[in-house]
Amino acid sequence: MRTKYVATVPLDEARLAKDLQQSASFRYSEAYSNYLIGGPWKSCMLWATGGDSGDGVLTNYSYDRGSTFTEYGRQLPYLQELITNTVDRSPLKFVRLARFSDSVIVPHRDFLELSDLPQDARSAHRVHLPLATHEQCFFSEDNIVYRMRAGEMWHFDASRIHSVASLADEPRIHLIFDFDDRSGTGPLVTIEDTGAGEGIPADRTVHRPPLSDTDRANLLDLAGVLTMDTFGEVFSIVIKKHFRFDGGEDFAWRTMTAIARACQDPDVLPHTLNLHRYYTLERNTKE
Ligand code: YCP
Ligand code: CO
Repeated sequence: MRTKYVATVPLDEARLAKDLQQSASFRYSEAYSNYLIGGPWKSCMLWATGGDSGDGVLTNYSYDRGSTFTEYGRQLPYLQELITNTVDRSPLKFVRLARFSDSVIVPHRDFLELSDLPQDARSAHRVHLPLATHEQCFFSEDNIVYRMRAGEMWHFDASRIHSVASLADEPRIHLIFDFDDRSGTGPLVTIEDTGAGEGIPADRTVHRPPLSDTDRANLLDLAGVLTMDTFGEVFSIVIKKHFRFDGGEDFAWRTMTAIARACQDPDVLPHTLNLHRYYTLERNTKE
């Protein structure tokens, strides 16, 4: 399902604050933090197969059991209510409370590592519900940069290349719902769909000026400082540029590969090509 704004849930800020305060004491998983450059990606399972809060790695759950609230989900009455009232729980596999700040997420696709699981059991559809966010928090899908506002439910096409940036030291907290692909079910989001048409609405997209030739040349000059030691810093500069300026399709990976090709450290280019493969093409969990 393509990325689409679906509807807005009026958030009860007082009850939300209470749950978020309660969730501050939970043990968060830092699984998938390798997708980030900056702070970690912290997630906590509120609803999962067998009610098992587990370690946050989607391939480590037993997919033959039904899903229910976890010990963490049960401690958050308002979020429980939001989950119960907004989505169809029968195909719902996982709900994570996910937070990060001051970080960028490398452009990637999700679910690639789930291909060994039976098709009707694995997560196939995702819905995002931002609970706390800010103006400097951006998503991108292909070459579209956009914002999700707090309280908005979005169908999120995690099979397309997406990237995220939270360019401020404020928390960005989302509920992330994963559904299986059982056919014949109704809509995943059960509240009325008020999204006008398909896709990302124009008033949520961020208009970026085109990247200038000077900026492009300056980025390529990073080849002079790019080594395996500075890989993360350089890639994060490239990704941040993508959120501020329009450098064209596949800008981040294309630019990082060009800088890697021009740099002096012979290990950087093969490393870049391997990461590109891992994040966007195929992922073998046994690696
Ligand atoms: C996301 N995908 O796109 C998640 C974050 C890595 C996997 C962590 O929000
Ligand atoms: Co993702």
